[in-house]
Amino acid sequence: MKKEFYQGNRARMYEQMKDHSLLVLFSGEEVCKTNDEAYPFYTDRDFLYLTGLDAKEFVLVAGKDTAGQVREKVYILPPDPMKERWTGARIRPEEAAACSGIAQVGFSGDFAAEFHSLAVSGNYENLYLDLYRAHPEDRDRPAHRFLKRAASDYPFLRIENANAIIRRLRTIKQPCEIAAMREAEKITRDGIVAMMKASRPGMYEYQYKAVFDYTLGQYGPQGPAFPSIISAGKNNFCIHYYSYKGQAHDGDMVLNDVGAWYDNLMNDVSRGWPCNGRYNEKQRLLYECALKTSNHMFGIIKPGMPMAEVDREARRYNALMLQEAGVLKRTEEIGTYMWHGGAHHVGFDVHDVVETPETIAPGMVFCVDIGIYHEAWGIGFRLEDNCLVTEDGCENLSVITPRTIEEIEDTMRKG
Ligand SMILES: [Mn+2]
Repeated sequence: MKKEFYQGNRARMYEQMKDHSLLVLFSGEEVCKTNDEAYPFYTDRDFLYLTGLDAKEFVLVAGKDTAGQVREKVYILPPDPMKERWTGARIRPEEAAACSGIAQVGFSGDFAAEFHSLAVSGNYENLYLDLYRAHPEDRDRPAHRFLKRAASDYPFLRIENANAIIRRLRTIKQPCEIAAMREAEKITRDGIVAMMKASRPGMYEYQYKAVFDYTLGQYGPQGPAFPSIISAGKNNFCIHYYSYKGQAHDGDMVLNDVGAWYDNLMNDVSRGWPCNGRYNEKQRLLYECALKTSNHMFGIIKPGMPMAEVDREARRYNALMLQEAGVLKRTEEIGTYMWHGGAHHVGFDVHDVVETPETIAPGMVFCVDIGIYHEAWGIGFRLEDNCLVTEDGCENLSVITPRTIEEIEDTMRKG
């Protein structure tokens, strides 16, 4: 992503902030895994979206006096030859400036004193922080700890929610984001196709996963965008399954729910296919219901449609399909076979942190995810594609991954 993308995101962020406001955003910190080992560091996605800087313990500070008058500075970790000998070169000030388009770059040790000067300057009334928590029990992040200090040291600064603005920005994807998502779709397709081709009865879930990881590994060091869900047979009834210990037996379906990323943008694609390469009668019956429902959704999604309608209509239509197929007696009982919706947005996150929109608009990208789980038949799978909303309709970005029975069987036969 070019620096202009991040500059543009910040400009739109500053535009929506009140006059006489400060913004402080943290890239995050490592979290201890055990003893002296940390979990792989993962930069805060809002920080990344606004700066393009993928590194721990960075801080962005911006001061907006009035419209058009914004000063910004990013604080990065200083060079440290001894630490860099162990963990590699740190980003240098000129690199940080070139990547983010932020002209002023300082070192993290100066952040507290310089923030203090801004806070007590008398120019600022509000302090924007990103204090989002997905769950109330989530650990405090640097912004939460900074809030406590700011509240006691600078009680005259009113706290404002930066997250509300950033998630609004993230809701609509820009052309360069969509281009990156298309690249991610190709990588994901290659990973799924490789699993389909390698598939045979007796194969273990971890072997499918190894094929997927190997394929993605050819595109760079980043690997899958999120923990892959790859399961077989009855394990497909666990919606978020991560154990990979099971084995695909002849007649079982394999379910994958996976995604690659490219230039910070992700995708999220699910397919369900028979491990032996041929759908049996019941698998075919259920798969056709999901496919018809998905195709119906891609035929009707367009700007102006209420967002809530996506899951509602998918449920209604899938119930009709299952009823027509003789699987479901009463459409009200669709919950027996359809366990989840799936219209979540994708972007910088796989469950993208966006402002849940009332109405669908061009530039949104969200999943159309049709899952069918028939426990009595031992068949569970989902068909999940990424839907880009266009000016007058929508486009299935994941259509390049085999999705009809014919395409899947054909792909597996050529393996
Ligand atoms: Mn998914």
